[in-house]
Amino acid sequence: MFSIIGPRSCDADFSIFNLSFKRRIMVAPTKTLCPYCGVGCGLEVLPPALPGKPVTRDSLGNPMWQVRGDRNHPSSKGQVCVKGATIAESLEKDRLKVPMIRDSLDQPFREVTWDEALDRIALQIKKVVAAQGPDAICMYGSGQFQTEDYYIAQKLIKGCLGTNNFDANSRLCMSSAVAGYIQSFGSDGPPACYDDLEETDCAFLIGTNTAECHPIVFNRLQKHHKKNRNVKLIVVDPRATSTTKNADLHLAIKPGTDINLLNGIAHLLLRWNKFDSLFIDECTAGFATFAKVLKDYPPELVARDCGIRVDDLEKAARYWGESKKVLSLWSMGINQSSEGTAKVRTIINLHLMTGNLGKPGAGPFSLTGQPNAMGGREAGGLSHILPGYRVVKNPEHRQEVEQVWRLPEGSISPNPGLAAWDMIVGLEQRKVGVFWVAATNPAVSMPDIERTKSALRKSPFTVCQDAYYPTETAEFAHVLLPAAQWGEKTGIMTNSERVVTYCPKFRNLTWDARADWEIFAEVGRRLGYEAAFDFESSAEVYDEFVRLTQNRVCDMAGLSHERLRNQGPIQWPCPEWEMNPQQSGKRLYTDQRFPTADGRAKFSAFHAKGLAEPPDPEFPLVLTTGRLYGHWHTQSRTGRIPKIVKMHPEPFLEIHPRDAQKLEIEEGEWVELRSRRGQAKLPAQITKAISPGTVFMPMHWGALWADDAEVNALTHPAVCPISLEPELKACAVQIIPLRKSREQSAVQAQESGKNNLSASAALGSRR
Ligand SMILES: Nc1nc2c(c(=O)[nH]1)N[C@H]1C(S)=C(S)[C@@H](COP(=O)(O)OP(=O)(O)OC[C@H]3O[C@@H](n4cnc5c(=O)[nH]c(N)nc54)[C@H](O)[C@@H]3O)O[C@H]1N2
Ligand SMILES: Nc1nc2c(c(=O)[nH]1)N[C@H]1C(S)=C(S)[C@@H](COP(=O)(O)OP(=O)(O)OC[C@H]3O[C@@H](n4cnc5c(=O)[nH]c(N)nc54)[C@H](O)[C@@H]3O)O[C@H]1N2
Ligand code: SF4
Ligand SMILES: [Mo]
Repeated sequence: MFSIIGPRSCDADFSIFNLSFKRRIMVAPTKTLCPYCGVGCGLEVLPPALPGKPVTRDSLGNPMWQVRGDRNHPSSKGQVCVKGATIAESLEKDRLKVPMIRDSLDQPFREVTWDEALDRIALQIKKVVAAQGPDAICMYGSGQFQTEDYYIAQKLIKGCLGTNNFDANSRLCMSSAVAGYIQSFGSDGPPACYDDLEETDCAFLIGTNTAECHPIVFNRLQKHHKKNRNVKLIVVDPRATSTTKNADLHLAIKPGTDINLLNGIAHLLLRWNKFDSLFIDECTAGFATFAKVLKDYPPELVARDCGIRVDDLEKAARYWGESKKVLSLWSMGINQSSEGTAKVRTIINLHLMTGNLGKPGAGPFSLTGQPNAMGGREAGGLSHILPGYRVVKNPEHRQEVEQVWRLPEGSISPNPGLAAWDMIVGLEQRKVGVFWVAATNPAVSMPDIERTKSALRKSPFTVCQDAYYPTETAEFAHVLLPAAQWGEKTGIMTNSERVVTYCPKFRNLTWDARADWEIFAEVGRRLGYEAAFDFESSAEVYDEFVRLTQNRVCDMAGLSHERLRNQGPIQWPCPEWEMNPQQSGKRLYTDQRFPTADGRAKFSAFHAKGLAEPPDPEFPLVLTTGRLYGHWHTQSRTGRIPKIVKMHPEPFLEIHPRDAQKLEIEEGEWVELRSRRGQAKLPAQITKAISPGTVFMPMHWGALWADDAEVNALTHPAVCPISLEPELKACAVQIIPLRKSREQSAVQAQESGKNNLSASAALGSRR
């Protein structure tokens, strides 16, 4: 297991500092939230302790801030993982410090003032709207926005400009979970909370490497599992990971066979009479149709399709049937699929069938990936939704938002805007006149990266608003805007369990970087919408936003910056009158009524369709992709932290010994991986952790960080027809051994001047 840094070891890090705490400290630690994953751990940030000098306001601005877990944060109780613990090391490195412009991608950037950059963007928007209409404007944002950033972007794009072309990287992430919740329950919103990790008697983890990607959630679950021998832990993943290590049952299914498995479990529960008929009768609809589908999933067939043993399948069903409180956790192994929504709904079916919902220790719990992807959902940050868990297609919802925004009726378009991949297609077809990217790095993270890059090359005007430079996407930008990041702006973030945390600015910069919401608001004012963006602070923005959540499932009308600053993190729902939300709001649907027309939750009936691109004789292996414990996505921060680079120095391909033997590949040997769209070269890691027929590659190495190891050079853009989330977890590949030892290649890499820690130089030479 990884070393999780708990309160004790954090204290050790700060022991010298704490010794003289009383005498010398003049600045109290700032409480905030970790800006990496959706676990949302509370952090305390301290100004640097300079040797022999007291800590004063003067030391604010020193790069080496100290970070430790906040013991009072309800979600993490003082724990942090390596990413949170090292975050301060990345704050000053390779920052984008001035706005830059160029007319075409073959020109060098020139530094400009903020005024010039913002005027240029406003002018371009006006021109494009006049010539092509508002639907030629696209903004592509991120779950790493604060809620205020998200909210102002919606007001500008969907309200003032009248196009719903705002989408976020969450489309690649949890949009299948959103769609599944909406269709099954009538609303988005994960019904469970982290306390359920310590209350459950059966944790069902499917398509999630929780130990590496949501470490503190896993830590809480693992402690409970270790302490209580009757508690079961089931993990469904084609790979053995740190998450599967102590599981009571690891089902290493073939990629893409989750629906077979879930329907197979339901088939057995039905056969064994292990379902909650009272719950089904009183609280749900659609069971009969679901039961009919289940006939086609007898255990022998399911076990064969999934590539597992019948007795293991039966064991999983038995655990489900015999447990009183089943908690499912899932993330990208489920969501990133061409049948992602169907998978989510099929998980929810099991909960509805067994009444495992709205009570302690039970529920279908989607783990959000990014620190504020949940806030994005609340603020309407996808192209088909509006603030307050509303949907674009609903005329009443549009009207309610227009009223708060003081816009004439009909200002918000009734048509959902372009989803992430459709924006790329729009660029390809030259239908997009302004592509504005903020807090995401699509030149690495989108599927089919060569196609994505050639679409980006066709863009007449791309704005890239990021905290760091270079990034892979900056190479395709006409305008670069330096964004203030975590600790440099004040705003709000919501974690996976609906806990809302105030994240204040705690450090001053020596350059002029701006909060994302301020940039959007300033462009809005330059477009003539002065009144709409007349905000003096992010607290005012938040006040307007929470009004739009009133009486909705995600009611946060009782929250404000002031209350969150004074009282600490608060879980929603938190209506205006709610004095003690921590007591009342832990779980949703405790009354077993759902926000659907008839108050009932809906069963769905989906047959398994399998992978969008199944293996075939030419491309016989399935490539799956994912994350490593230390790195964060495209490495903009973690690639600049030596400790983490040391932990995961290079990309690799996991391959089963049987496949390696067939291809005559040796450990560490470099291989070329090919799909129908592109190729990558990387060393093989031979391991039984991966099932035969499947290979795994981490997603973290974009063009800046390694030569030819881009995972998305291989992936395809087929999406789930309901959530429009791409199937980033599976594509068909072939492997060609390169007959080149790892050592030889390392020498070569050095000669080509590539160095993990000097990405700047790499991009510089490319321009
Ligand atoms: N260390 C670290 N933590 C992170 C992040 C990070 O970059 N680094 N990113 C954050 C974000 S935004 C996200 S979305 C989350 C993602 O968190 P996770 O979803 O846990 O991470 P992944 O590694 O993408 O994928 C999870 C697992 O899905 C499995 N899988 C692949 N195909 C299938 C399948 O067909 N069925 C099933 N059942 N499983 C399959 C993979 O083998 C993998 O182990 O992590 C968050 N936390
Ligand atoms: N093959 C494959 N592809 C995948 C995935 C996968 O599992 N497999 N996972 C998908 C998922 S789930 C996700 S979430 C995406 C993630 O992919 P991306 O969103 O592209 O990855 P990040 O590296 O997190 O990019 C965030 C950028 O925002 C910048 N940034 C940080 N804070 C701020 C801020 O406050 N303001 C601004 N303006 N910029 C800021 C950072 O410097 C960084 O460049 O990748 C997706 N792509
Ligand atoms: S578990 Fe997630 S939120 Fe917590 S410290 Fe690690 S990266 Fe940050
Ligand atoms: Mo994500």
